[in-house]
Amino acid sequence: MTDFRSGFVALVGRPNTGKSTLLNALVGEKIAITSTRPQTTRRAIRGIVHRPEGQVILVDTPGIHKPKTLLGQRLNALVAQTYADVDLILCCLPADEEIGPGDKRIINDISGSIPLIAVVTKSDRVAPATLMEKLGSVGALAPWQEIIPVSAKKDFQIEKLLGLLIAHLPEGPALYPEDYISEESELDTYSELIREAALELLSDELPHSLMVTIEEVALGDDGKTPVIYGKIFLERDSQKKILLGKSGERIKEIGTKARAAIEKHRGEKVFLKLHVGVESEWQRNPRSLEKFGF
Ligand SMILES: Nc1nc2c(ncn2[C@@H]2O[C@H](COP(=O)(O)OP(=O)(O)OP(=O)(O)O)[C@@H](O)[C@H]2O)c(=O)[nH]1
Ligand SMILES: [Mg+2]
Repeated sequence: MTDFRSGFVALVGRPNTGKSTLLNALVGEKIAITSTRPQTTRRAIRGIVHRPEGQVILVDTPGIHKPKTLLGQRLNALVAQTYADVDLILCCLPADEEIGPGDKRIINDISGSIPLIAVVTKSDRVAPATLMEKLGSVGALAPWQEIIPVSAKKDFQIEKLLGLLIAHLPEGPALYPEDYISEESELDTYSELIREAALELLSDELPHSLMVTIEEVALGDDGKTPVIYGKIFLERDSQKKILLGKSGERIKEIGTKARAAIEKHRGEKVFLKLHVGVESEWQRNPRSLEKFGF
C-alpha cells in the first residue's frame, strides 16, 4: 500500500487535562494510569494505534506546570524534549476550565515548525453552547491544523480524532508490529498501577511525594502464583502514618485495589506485598532522582 501513513504524535497540556485518559481511549486499552490528581504522569508513555490506513505512535507526557522541585523541572524538560521530536502535537485543553496563562505559555512553547491540533477534552462536562464558545476562544489562540472537541469518557469523536491524526501524518511504513500497543515493561506497569491506587486513596500533598518501585517478582509457595514485592517511598517519616492509616487500613486498601488492577492486566491471580520506605526529599535530590530513573 503506497498511501499508508505513520508517525509520532505527542499529547501535551497542563496537568489533569485528560491526556492519559485520551491516550487510553485512542489505543482502546489502558496503557497510562490516570487520576483526579494533577501530575499523575511522570514519563513519556507510548501507545500505538493500528488502522488499515496508518499507524499512530502516541506519546503521552507529564502535565507542564510551574516547577516547585527538581523533579518538576526534569519532567517539564522531558516534555519539551518529547514534543520537539514528533510529527504532530496534540494540545489538550479541557472544555470545563478557562484558558489560563499556563495554557498560553504551553501554546507559545509548542508553536513552531511542527503542526498543531487543538483537542478540547472532557467535552461531556459542559453544555453545547459553552462548548461552542470554548471552540471559538481556542481557535483564536494559535494557527491550529484542526480543532476538535472530544470526550474520552463518553467515547465522543475519538475515532474521528484518530482519522485526523492519520491524515496529518507523513506517508510511511508501519514502525511497530501489529500486536504492539505499548512499550511499557511489566515491572513499570505494576509500579504505576500501585501508584494509581495510592493516588486515589490519599489526599492533600501526599500523592506528589509517592514513588513506587518493584523490588522482586517471585513464585508463591504454591509454585505458580506470582508474588510481586513493591515498595512505596515517601519523602518524610511523618508521612508514613498517613499512608498506613489507622491500624494499617489505608495501605491495605491500596494493596487490594492495586492487586485487582494487576490481576486484570495479567489475566491471572497474583499476590502483592507492599513495603513502605522513606527517601528523604527525593523530588529535590539529584541522587534520588537518578536512582528512580528521572
Ligand atoms: N468527564 C470527563 N472526565 C475526564 C475525561 N478525560 C479525563 N477525565 C478526568 O480528568 C482527570 C484527569 O485525567 P488524566 O487523564 O489523568 O489527566 P492528565 O492530563 O493525563 O494528567 P497529568 O498526567 O497529571 O498531566 C481524571 O479524573 C479523568 O477521569 C473526559 O473525557 N470526561
Ligand atoms: Mg497523565
